[in-house]
Amino acid sequence: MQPRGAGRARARIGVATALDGRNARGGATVTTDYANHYRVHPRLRWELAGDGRVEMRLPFGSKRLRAAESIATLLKRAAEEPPKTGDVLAQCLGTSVFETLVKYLFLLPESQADALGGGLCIPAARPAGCALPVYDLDMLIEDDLVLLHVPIATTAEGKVSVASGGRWVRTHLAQSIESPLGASARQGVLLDLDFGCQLDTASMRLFDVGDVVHQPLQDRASDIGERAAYVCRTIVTRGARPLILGGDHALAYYSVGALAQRYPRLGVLQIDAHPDLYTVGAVCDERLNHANVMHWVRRMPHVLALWQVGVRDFFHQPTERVACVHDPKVQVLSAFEAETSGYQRLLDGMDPSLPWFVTFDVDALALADYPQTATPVLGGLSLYPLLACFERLFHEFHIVGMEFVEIGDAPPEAHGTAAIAARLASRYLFHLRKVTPTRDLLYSTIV
Ligand SMILES: [Mn+2]
Repeated sequence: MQPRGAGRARARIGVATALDGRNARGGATVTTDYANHYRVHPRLRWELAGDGRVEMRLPFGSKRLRAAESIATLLKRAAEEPPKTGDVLAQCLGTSVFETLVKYLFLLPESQADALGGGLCIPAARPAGCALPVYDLDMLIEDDLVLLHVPIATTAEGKVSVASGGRWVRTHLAQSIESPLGASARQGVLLDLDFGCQLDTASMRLFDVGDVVHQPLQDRASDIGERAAYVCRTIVTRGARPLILGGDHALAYYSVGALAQRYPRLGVLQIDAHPDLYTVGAVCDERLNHANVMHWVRRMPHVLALWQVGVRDFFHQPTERVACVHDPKVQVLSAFEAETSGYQRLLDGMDPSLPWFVTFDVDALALADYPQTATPVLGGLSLYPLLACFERLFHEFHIVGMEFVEIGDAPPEAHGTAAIAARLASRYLFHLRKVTPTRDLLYSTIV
């Protein structure tokens, strides 16, 4: 045992500069809670690096940290002892070392150790915008848009899987954003002909943190959800805006939940063919799934309003062992009303003083059918009125993030649900940045 007092103080001073590694800035993690208990990652490995130092790494990811042997000794000892609070660990390791070890998941919060121990994200082979390693989220600034794909599925696959259809939204976005000259092209603008404006690609600030880790044989849906929530919480703490691609709609439980700390008063705008408030009076009601997720969301204390837009389902509702209640938080604009009377009642009814998160189930769309989504419903929202509604949402409301869910895994049609999700996301990107009108100008070869 290390003696109390002077010895420990010396260790703290020593370690302040004992840990290096690229991007190891210390104090960078925003989700460190000193009251939490932490455990050493069970698969943390050490190698001697010379100069009395060791190199530490995890089996996934590329992060390697070098530290004084004294740090490794402390960690090895901690690994054999019961988890300790952040306060205690910070005291013996030093605050900056402790925070860096938490940031790179070398130390895991005890309550999420199973989920986070599997890693967080895998970089996308073809990112939309600029690839951003998940451990570098601390470089984000206000209003950056951050894409994250979350392959979560809470129900056994039916006719169509929607576990990872969100990656097609990324594909559509990447295709629109990439220069036809390839990655070497330096200058360019994004032109939006529908709205007669352009955005300088140098000021775009769209980042892609990749795909949330999914280990098919080990993971429960909640593991994937908790990883997504952890990343999402880190993004919003920086004031950046998450653009989350599902996965099924159970994702909303984790994404909306992750906003609680940053947005203690939040509105949720759900675009969906289904209310996702299914209750049958049986035990299955007690388990979160994509068809009942909005019961969990409406009960979250930080969610003050839930607007459901595009609902149109027609089904048998059992009434035994269930209550029929009114929730003043929940308001509805059906697909029929949106298509025949427009979106004005929604825009008048949404509280402009609240920050709003958009959770968009693509089965709301008129063209959503197999295999573009798993539970299509006759009718639905058509593109241009919806696009016009989103123009007003982006302009008149504080939209703090968006997600698109229930997109079919199969290769999409050119103008399917993923294309529409990408189009709406592109408008979010334009609204977050300074755009200029193109007027009557066009680009022509220099002669
Ligand atoms: Mn839904």
